[in-house]
Amino acid sequence: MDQRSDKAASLANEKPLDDSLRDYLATNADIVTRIVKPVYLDDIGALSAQSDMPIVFENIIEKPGHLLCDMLVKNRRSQARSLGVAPEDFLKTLAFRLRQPPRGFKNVKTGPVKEVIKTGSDVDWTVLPITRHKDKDEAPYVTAMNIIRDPETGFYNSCHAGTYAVGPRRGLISFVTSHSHIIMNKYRAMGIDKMPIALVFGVPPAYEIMANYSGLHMDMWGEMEMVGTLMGRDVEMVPCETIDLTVPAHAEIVVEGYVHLGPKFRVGEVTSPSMYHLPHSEQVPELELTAMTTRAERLIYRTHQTCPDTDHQTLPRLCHEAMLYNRLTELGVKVTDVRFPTWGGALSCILQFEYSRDGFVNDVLMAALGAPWLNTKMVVAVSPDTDIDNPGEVYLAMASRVDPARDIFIVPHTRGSPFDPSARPMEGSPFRTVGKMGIDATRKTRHDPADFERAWPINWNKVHLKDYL
Ligand SMILES: [Mn+2]
Repeated sequence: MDQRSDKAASLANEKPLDDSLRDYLATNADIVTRIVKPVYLDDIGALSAQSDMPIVFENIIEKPGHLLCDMLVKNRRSQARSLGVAPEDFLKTLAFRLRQPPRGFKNVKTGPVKEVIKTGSDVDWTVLPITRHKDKDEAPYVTAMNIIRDPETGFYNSCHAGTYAVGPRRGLISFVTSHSHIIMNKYRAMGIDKMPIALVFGVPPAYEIMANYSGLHMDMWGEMEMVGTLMGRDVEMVPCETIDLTVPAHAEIVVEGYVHLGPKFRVGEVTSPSMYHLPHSEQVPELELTAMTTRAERLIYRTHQTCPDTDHQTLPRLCHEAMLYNRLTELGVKVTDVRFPTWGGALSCILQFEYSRDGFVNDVLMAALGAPWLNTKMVVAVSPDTDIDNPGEVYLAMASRVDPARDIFIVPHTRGSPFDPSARPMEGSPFRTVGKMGIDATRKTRHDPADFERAWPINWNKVHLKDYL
């Protein structure tokens, strides 16, 4: 690893990153698409999913006065803005900062998210522009970041638990992360039947990237305490109105409430990051809303359209990419990128690196195949000359640099993703089993480098067809 660029990455950003989503969108106006024409709520999913870059709808027919924002982190160019670095520096910067100690919070008494405070029967989150994500959604679907607290350690834990908004003060909330389930079980073991929770809408994307962290941390810190570390600035937190939690002071909207830990309710046709309706149904707890605090003017509602290829593939996997970057670097290869491509259905990972001698590639592939998460079923190693933003180039590397008899290995019977329709279901469990595959599509020492010189037309990339239309 380049020690000098690590040092640079560790320094605070020259210009402090914005503390609010609205300032972030203003600062990054050059990559934000603003839609001012009137749009129906049911068309927002289809429209936003056509955008690779951040998009803001300013004129929603059913919800006048409310803005809606999506696609903040779909590619490296937009992801890089979240840390205030160049796209080529994003992953190594995130990887470095995740190895730093938590910066913690700056607790403040109040903030912009307290401009309007509603409690009790005044609470009604159906006034927000909550969208249905697909035709099979039985109710509008909320994808906000949430904050819960471990009742034993006091540390916060965060994730994005998809929630059907089934009434003005009622939701059905689906936690998919193991930490959320461990914490709910701690409340149950203590005889407590409801868990305080805050749902946070409209924060700068670094908050959400960190909220999706998945690794060892619960005995040391909570995800929110690392947001300041990622951003190189203090993050301000304010106390909730009706529950004993603190929340980001500069958020657009905060919903407070309790998850009831008793009875569960059936919800149908979940949208998995593999882009299918998996699982077809699940039993989830009920969310009761006790307060809603917001900005006063032009609220920005943040959604994460869950299908087809959207932030839903990238956001939960950016910290995974950074942790794999660290793990592979530790193995001794020079990593140029790690990517869970949106077109891989969150089941496949591409590792791009240079290595100094034969034998490295299979060790690197095994390291990624043995990752803690269930999204490294098919791992492909490529060299830095393969453009991993282009699925066709990765396919060409697999087709032209792989001798299947010696460059592919398969491990049977490992942990499968509940979202993988090819994996074998397990009786009485949402989990599945499946095999894993490592593919070495790198340049090999046995290859003749001259054989991989690509043929291009004269003046390729210099003359453009659009100039002749
Ligand atoms: Mn966690």
